Amino acid sequence: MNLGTVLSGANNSFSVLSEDGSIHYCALKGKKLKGAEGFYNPLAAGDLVEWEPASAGTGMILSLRPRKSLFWRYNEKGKAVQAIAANMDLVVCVTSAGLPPFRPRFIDRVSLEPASEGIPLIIALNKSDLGVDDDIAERMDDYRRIGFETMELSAGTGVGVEALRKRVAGLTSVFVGQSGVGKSSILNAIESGLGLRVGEVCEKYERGRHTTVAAILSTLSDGVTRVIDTPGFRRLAVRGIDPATLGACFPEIRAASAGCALGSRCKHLDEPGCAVAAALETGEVHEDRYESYARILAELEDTRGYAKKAGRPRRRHEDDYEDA
Ligand SMILES: Nc1nc2c(ncn2[C@@H]2O[C@H](COP(=O)(O)OP(=O)(O)OP(=O)(O)O)[C@@H](O)[C@H]2O)c(=O)[nH]1
Ligand SMILES: [Mg+2]
Ligand SMILES: [Zn+2]
Repeated sequence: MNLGTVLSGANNSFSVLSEDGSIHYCALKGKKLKGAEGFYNPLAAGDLVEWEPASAGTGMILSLRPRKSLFWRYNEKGKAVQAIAANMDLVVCVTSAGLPPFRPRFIDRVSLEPASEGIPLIIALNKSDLGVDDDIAERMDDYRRIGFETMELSAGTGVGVEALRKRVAGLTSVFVGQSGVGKSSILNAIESGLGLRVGEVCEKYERGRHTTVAAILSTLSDGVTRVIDTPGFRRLAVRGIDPATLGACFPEIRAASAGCALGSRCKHLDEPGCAVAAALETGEVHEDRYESYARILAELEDTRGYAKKAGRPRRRHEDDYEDA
């Protein structure tokens, strides 16, 4: 029996890197993959699988090894959890200083998954060559103040690239973020040989063109560092968090909530003696972060049935949750 790492794949064709360094194109053996039940898609980049060789260069995937960590998205069309990247040590949330515009609400949503998986998150501000305005600088300062690791980068000029290369060395990192922020460009800057496809941003709508279409794991030339490039997405639905524990996923809200008169029953909306409301006044909780919290809370409460009736959340209209 062979062990291998899924590099990329879709439908029923996956490229699998085996322990001897060879790559095989593999299909699933049987209709359902053991270990991947209940997901929209059976395998993510970074998954560890057991496989057996078939004819030259091909193979069959037998089962999925338990995932150490997972970055997933709720697939709104398929109404199920879509696995994007697995077994990573670090999540890099890429944002941009312009084109497309800086989107802190999006960062807030991304930050929830690494927090619940116990994995570090880096907030990387790319395209700093376009100029970092005061509003963006203020928000990045606030992320640092509340304990996030941040980096300022430019894949274009190379600023910050060496620092990022050092930070990801020896680890498996997944790069996520909206389309067009420069995820693939950053990875190409870290190592030119990766040759990942890069696409223009549509100037009129200030949106990326979804150039990367599937997550792909690459190994850097040191032989141990692994990076996973992922397709950009416009919005990230939040599911699978108990609304009562959402506040704990925002470090500064968690800190402030220790003083709420209602204790753990306080939702920090308009309850009497809410210490989060007081912290909003002093700036200890940033009003934009609070706004993210309130919107995500509404979304979780509205789709509460999701956890019980797997894959069938009750929804209002999608645009009610637009966070971009
Ligand atoms: N000015 C500037 N442009 C950049 C920088 N990094 C990337 N770009 C440009 O931004 C555009 C989008 O870059 P991509 O690397 O394709 O973005 P992506 O995040 O991988 O996008 P998707 O694959 O669609 O999710 C390209 O035209 C890049 O040349 C940067 O640091 N500065
Ligand atoms: Mg890309
Ligand atoms: Zn409260």
